[in-house]
Amino acid sequence: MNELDSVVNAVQQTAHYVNMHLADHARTGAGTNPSGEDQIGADVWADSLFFDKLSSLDCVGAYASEEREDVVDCGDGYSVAIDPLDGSSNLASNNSVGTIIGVYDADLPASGRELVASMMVLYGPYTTMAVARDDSDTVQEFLLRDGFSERWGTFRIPEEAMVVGLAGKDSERSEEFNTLAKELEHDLKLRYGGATVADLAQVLEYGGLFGYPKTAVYPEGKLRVHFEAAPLAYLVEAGGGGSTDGTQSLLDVEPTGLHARTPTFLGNEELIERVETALTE
Ligand code: FDP
Repeated sequence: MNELDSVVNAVQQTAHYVNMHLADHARTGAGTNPSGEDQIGADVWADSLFFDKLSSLDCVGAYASEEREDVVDCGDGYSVAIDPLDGSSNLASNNSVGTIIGVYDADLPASGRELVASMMVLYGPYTTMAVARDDSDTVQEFLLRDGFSERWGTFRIPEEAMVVGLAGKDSERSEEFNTLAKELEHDLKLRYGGATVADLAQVLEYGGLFGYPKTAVYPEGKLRVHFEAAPLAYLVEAGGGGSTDGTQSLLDVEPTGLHARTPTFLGNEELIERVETALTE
């Protein structure tokens, strides 16, 4: 087993456990995260599970989480950045949530160009995990069931786009963005649930665009570079899709701090180009 295998393995094992016990933590409150958002018990619980597992690996030198103010030093090795329970506000209504992990070969802050692997777990009607790695040409998907990880397939984004999921209220988005959103929603089926991993999974399966733009409430966008935008861009680009913050690949965004945010668009190349054209005109 090489070093990346050991990270993948640790995430698989922890995700199994999270999947089985999520309900116990779905409706409990907690504090606020470093970005000032309400945490629920499951956010803090999942963070501590992933921390215990990942920080004990020899190849992990730093652990950073959306739920923690600072990077935790664990020795020498990769910096792991994680959103332990992405979309956790969907738990109370029993909708899908996920986990996102980026493995950076650099100290944080770092851009997505320093990523050597990224993983996305989807806790849906069944639990799957997609893995993109520098040492592999394919994005491998696993089915996590009964304590075992079964190869489930590889993915490439379909050429034809069918779905679109864009966050934010019309009243809080820019005029140029609303014009584009209207055009896209005229041609494509709406798919927006409010959990990035679950919404992105629709795009990866059916082709299309997921986006969280700048809004009046989130002038820099809502999603965080290290924990969400860059790892997901790494995965989507490895699967033949594209990403942008409006002007450049999300992998080129230089985060100004550990919890820096960015407008986030992921999906088919052609739609990514349309976003860039619409937002720079
Ligand atoms: P959540 O706050 O439930 O954790 O970044 C977190 C996130 O969910 C994303 O998973 C999701 O796409 C987005 O926020 C949802 O935000 P809105 O409720 O504003 O749509």
